[in-house]
Amino acid sequence: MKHVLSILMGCILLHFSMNGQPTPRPLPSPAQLAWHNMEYYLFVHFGPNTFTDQEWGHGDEIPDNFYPTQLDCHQWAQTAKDAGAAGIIITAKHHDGFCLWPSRYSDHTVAESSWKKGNGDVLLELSTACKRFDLKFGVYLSPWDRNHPKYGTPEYNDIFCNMLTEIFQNYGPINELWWDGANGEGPNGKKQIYDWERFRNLVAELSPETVIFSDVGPHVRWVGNEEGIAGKTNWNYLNIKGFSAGAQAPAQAVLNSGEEDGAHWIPAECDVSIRPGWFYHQQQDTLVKSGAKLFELYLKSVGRGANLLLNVPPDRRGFFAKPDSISLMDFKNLLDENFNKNLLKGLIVSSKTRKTTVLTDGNADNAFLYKGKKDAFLKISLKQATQINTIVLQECIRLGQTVKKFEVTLETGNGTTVQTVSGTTIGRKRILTFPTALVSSITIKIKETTGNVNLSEIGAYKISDNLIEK
Ligand code: FUL
Repeated sequence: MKHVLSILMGCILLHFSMNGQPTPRPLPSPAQLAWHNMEYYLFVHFGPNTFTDQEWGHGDEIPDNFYPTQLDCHQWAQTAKDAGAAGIIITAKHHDGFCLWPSRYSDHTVAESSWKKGNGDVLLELSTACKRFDLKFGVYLSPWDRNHPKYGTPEYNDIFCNMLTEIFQNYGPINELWWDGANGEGPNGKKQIYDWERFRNLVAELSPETVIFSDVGPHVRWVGNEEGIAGKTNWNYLNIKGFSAGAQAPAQAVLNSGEEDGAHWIPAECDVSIRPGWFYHQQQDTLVKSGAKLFELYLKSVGRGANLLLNVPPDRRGFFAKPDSISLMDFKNLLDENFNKNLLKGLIVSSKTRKTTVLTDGNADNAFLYKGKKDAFLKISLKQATQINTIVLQECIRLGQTVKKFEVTLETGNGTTVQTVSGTTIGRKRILTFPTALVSSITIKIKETTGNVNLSEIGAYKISDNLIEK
């Protein structure tokens, strides 16, 4: 009897604790918040593959293959800046193992090539150029290494740590570190047992502000595809217990949408190339994505609360090729032209009980606590009937992410509904496009949430009709 009673008590306590004290949800760190605000930045795949026309080098390429005739990292940085990108992440070492810096822990590096008589250092040139142009600098360091003689042995973990130390000590600050999950070794190839925990701890020690990307974070996750597309439902939360990068990663669909009940704040980053390949291939000069296509990817990544990592591979001279630069500038112009004017800027947002301009003040850091049933809806009246086809909603993510379902109604002057658009998650930014409508007022209803809703901004735009998401 005593036993039964104590079980009952336990259940009651558990019940109370579950109802009374919801499990605290994870929040983004200051470094992650700064990362979210970068929105879009460039990826640079450059290395022996650029010269051998390959995507995955085998690791037996002779170092002399790497011979950029006019390497100009300033041109990359200038272009990135002009294109509105917030930084550049470079493949310091791709799967072929070739190091773009003179590493003391490999004999497959720029120092073994005749480029600049073995005195070249791409990481030094790029990190310097990024500083000069006030761009964040990031490093991709492939764990998989098809060249290193120690790969497949515990010593390789030491090598990898030594390389990390070299990079952080010589080329920092490093804003983002990219760990690719790809590992193509077949059954007869060497298998490495990576000491991820040791790698993570080392980076935390060397550079606590760096955000680490991998399939499972710990700070930024892969979005589950290489098309640059985040899920329409996109939670910044993910469960990673029992998972790791590569083959042991969560399913791609899970990475694509995150998890409502995820135990960690691990937002998605959408990596995609401006060309079909990650590395430069001359025959792809005619296949560069247009500015309009990049704008569409922006809507499908940043517009779904993720970040966009856009790869622009330099050519054999060591330049961004002309078609790529043209598309980047077109993209930037489209962003500027179409998002330069929030048609709701400064307007009053009214709920059943309150009025505010916090949601239209252009400051995404100000939170407006939406009080559920008490507010019931948010209404914004425009000064005159205005054509719009885009709504932008933002949650104040420093306080978490809770919106599960929302609805936006577009109305005429006499209150008739012209169109209703709905969505699931909002997160840092949710951009919704729809056929152009003449609108006098807009009503927003938050229909389902997982907790307190803190909104930060509401915007409306009229973008070119041909840019509306298909
Ligand atoms: C993949 C790699 O295998 C590709 O070569 C490329 O680096 C891409 C960004 O990640 O996993």
